Order: sequence, then C-alpha cells, then structure tokens
Amino acid sequence: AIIGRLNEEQNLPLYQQLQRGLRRAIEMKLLNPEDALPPERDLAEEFNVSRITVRKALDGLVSEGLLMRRQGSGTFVASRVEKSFSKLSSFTEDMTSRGKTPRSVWLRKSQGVVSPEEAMSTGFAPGTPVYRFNRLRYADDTPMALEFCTVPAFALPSLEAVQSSLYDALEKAGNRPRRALQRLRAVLLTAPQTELLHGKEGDAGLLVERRGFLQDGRTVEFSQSYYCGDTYDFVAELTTSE
Ligand code: 16G
Repeated sequence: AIIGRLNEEQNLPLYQQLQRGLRRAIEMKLLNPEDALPPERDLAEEFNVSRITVRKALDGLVSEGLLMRRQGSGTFVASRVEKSFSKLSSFTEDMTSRGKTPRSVWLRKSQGVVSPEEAMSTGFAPGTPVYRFNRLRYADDTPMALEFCTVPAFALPSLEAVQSSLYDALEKAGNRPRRALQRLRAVLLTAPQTELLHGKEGDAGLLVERRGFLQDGRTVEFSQSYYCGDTYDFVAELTTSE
C-alpha cells in the first residue's frame, strides 16, 4: 500500500521501482529505523514480482546503507537514514525547507561534448555528450549562488527537461544522484561574479564542487556553485566511526 503498484510499462526496471518506493517510504517516515521489512517472499507476492527482483532491490539498498540484514531474522531499516538523506539535497529543496522561494535566472543552457581539460575535473570521459546549465540562483529576491552544472546527455530526455529544478528532472528520468562527493574551497570572485551575486568588492567567495553518482557508480552530475560573502552556511554532522 505504501509503495503502490510496480509497472512494467515504466522505463525503470522493476527492482529500481521497488527501491524508489522503499526509499520514499523511509523518507516519509512510513518506515522507521529498526522496522522489520516483510519477508522477501511476501514482498514478491505483494508486488507481483519474482523473489530475484525483490532480492536485487534489497541488496542495493543494503549496500547503500539504508537497510541492514540480520542473520536469521530478516531485513531492517537502518538506523542512520536521517543523516544520509539530509546530505544530498538540491538548491530548490534547501531553500524551500528554509521557507524561501527558490528562483533561477538562466544565463546559459547548452549541449556539447567534454573537452580533455574538463574531463580531468569532471570525471566524464573526453567526448562524452553533455548538457550544461548555468544559472543564477535566488532565494526570494536575494541572489545566493552562481551555478554551473554539467550532466551527461544519457541522464535526461532533452536539454529542455530542466525548467526549474535539475534534481526534479533527473528524478523523473530515474537518474537522480544517490551519493556525491563535495569539495569546498575559498576563492577570489571575479568582478562580474561579484556583481551578479550583489557582493561588494573584496567579499570572500566560496566554491562548492559536487560530483553526483548513480547507484551503479556512473557520474551523473558535476556542478560548481559560487557563493559570495556570508550568505551560505554549510553544516555537517561529524561522528566517529564505530
Ligand atoms: C545544489 C547542488 C548542486 C545541484 C543543485 C540542483 C550544492 C553545493 N550543490 O545547488 O550540485 O546541481 O543543487 O538544484 O548544494 P535544483 O534541483 O534546484 O536545480
């Protein structure tokens, strides 16, 4: 009931549809940390799929750390989901959750192939067809970030698929990143960048680069976000590993 029907017609394989449903159920707290999942054979029956499909779906979520298996007693929702979800959010989601209205001014939207120099930093192979999105991103009326995103063409049906949120468009195509690496660096903003971000000469700049990956490890996004002055706080929770 939580997940709804799996559908052969969708272009997403059944096991991925099941994974998506389980992820949503966990996100929406319909399933909570430490909850036991029904036995695999019950899930297979409920969704009218093979046990192999169910097994494949659960294996993926176990390796992502969303579910855990306990010898002899089944599969459970892992108790660390909140942190892993809180990390990989989009600008639209970040601003909405702060009660602000996200808005973008498009500076450039284009199609091309990865150059050898770009390949070094993005991780895309040289010659890969890509879409490029360059936006100035606002929260209400305040410019927050100048953003350059590069996405491999396989991940989206077209350049026009991205109207407001990139992550929404990727999600619709079944290609939203599931994990990411992020690098933060202090930078000097150029005069045009400072102007776009409504900063003052000499303001500090922050560059955040993100490389997003699909579950199977393919890179699905490389983005560079420039922030000016103290408009943005990055907060991370740190824990010791046990
Ligand atoms: C955030 C991400 C960026 C992503 C964008 C998608 C950081 C540092 N970067 O800006 O990687 O492409 O969100 O936002 O958080 P959208 O779905 O609103 O277009």
